[in-house]
Amino acid sequence: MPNDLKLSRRNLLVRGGAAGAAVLLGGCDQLSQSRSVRNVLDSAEGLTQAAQRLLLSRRALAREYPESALSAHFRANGSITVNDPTYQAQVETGFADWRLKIDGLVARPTELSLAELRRLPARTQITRHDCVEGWSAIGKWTGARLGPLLQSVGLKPEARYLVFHCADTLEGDLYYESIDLIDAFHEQTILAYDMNDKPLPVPHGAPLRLRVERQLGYKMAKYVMRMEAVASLAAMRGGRGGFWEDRGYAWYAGI
Ligand SMILES: Nc1nc2c(c(=O)[nH]1)N[C@H]1C(S)=C(S)[C@@H](COP(=O)(O)O)O[C@H]1N2
Ligand SMILES: [Mo]
Repeated sequence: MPNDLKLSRRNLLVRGGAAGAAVLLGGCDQLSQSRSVRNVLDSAEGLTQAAQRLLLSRRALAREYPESALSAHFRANGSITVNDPTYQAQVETGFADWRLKIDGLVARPTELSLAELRRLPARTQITRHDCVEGWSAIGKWTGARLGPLLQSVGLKPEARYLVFHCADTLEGDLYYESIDLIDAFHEQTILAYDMNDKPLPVPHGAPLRLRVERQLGYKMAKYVMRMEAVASLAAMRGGRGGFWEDRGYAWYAGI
């Protein structure tokens, strides 16, 4: 067994949590490419059958659809614009000066322009968006894969969650959301800059929104300005990990 796998396994057992497993599974390209996830999990004696099943199911892909299934109209929901002069000015210039800030528990805090984001490893997917309010729509999303991006900025070992800070305000509070590392390293988790082959329109979260396809719509933060890696969500805002979570919605909104 290679040394780094041993280390990761130790890390996994010590931390005992699913986030450790995500680092193991998502953080080692060679492994995930050369062997099936099941083999890797079978070799981790410290994981119970139940934990293995949970991890395997959380790594499963959301259903993807053909172009013919695209919704003629994709509803925009929640904030459909941002009432902030800085944002309005950025819209005017096509987000030329806009930067995504990446900070918190990362080895190399960084700021990325849209052009830089567009050069990162990308993925395109046609998926169904399900809103908790009872509507769905099928859209095509293209964006930077979060896993490789996180590998390039380097997560510190204490990092367990990613928080997405948005530009818009609802009920007087800035929108925010968070996901764990299993979802962060999921193959379909992207920071989307294109919708239906065009730059993301303002009502859908320009210039950048999260797509985390195994969860409900409210997890898919629009108008993302900053991504912060944290060890815990307890001290942040209402302490429940998101704008709607602080108002009683489930933090894990799996579908
Ligand atoms: N920043 C921000 N992100 C957000 C929201 C919001 O109001 N503000 N609404 C959420 C909800 S409830 C849904 S269903 C989707 C709607 O995405 P859409 O406008 O592209 O349909 O965005 C989610 N992300
Ligand atoms: Mo929603």
